[in-house]
Amino acid sequence: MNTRIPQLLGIEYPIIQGGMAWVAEHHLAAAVSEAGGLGLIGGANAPGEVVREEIRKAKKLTNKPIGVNVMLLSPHADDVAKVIVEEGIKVVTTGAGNPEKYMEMWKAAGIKVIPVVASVALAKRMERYGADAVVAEGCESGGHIGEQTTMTLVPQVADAVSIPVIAAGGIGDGRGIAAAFMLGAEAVQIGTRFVVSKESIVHDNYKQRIIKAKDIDSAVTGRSHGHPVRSLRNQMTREYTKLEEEGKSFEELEYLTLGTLRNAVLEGDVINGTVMAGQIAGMISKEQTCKEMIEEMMEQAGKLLGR
Ligand code: TUI
Repeated sequence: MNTRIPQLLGIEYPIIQGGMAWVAEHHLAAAVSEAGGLGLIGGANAPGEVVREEIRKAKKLTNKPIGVNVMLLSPHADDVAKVIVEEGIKVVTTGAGNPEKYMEMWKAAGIKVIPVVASVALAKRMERYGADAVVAEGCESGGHIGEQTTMTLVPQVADAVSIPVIAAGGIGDGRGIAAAFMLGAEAVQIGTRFVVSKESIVHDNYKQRIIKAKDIDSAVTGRSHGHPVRSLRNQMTREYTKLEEEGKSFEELEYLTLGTLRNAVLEGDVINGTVMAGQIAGMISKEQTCKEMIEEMMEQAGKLLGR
């Protein structure tokens, strides 16, 4: 499992953590990095200065590399992009858009740039613009998603680009990692399983919803206005779907979800809050440390791949 990714990122195992909004803060990022993966601070909708503080706090907890995810729909994306350079971060992933306008600045600062893509077209474009790798994220993922499944997206992206491909969406154990490698990936990005890690600051109600989830318990809202988001079914997704069917505007629907992810993550409101999680939630059954998760997954994947 000695691919190009661990060397590129200066990490031990080919596992990177998803840049999950509100969830991917300094405790989780530091724990994943300490365990030999790449931990990330999720910029989400946070102002640049908040991200700067998170980076500094993570660096106090680990000397290993940590990355930052820039959520490109954020009104603060320009500021976060600069903070990353100023704080000497060496790996950036991006989500929910096209990071072209930042590539020159990041490359000049020696940062490894890894855009998350949901299509072959964007993967090829990112390679042309100097991306060091891409995360090919299938719609099994939690949060903002594309249309392709991981099974179909990863091999098509791997065929289309020469840079390493990191698979994401639906991966939560060593079988998923081995399968991703069979599809041509050289690493995986994992989100939902790390949400229930011991180091994750997510409210216990949120963790318990993931631990108790069944295979069919997630739903996708927001398709009608072009921003599909996967989360666990609850009062919130039912209300959202009803309003979507009534043809409510993007603005009215956004008003409904404003702050609801925060309420679920920090306050434990899993009824009216947004409980973003991937389809693999149904397989995730216990809280463990990030180290236990990573070692268990690597051992299982290694056996399956005969390495
Ligand atoms: O970004 C994510 N996942 C996220 S972001 C997020 S915060 C949010 N909340 C509500 C609404 C919108 C965002 C929660 N989860 N994953 C990476 C990802 N990127 N998935 C899909 C994409 C993507 C989709 C279309 C990337 C690029 C793209 O097209 C860009 C273009 O210009 O072609």
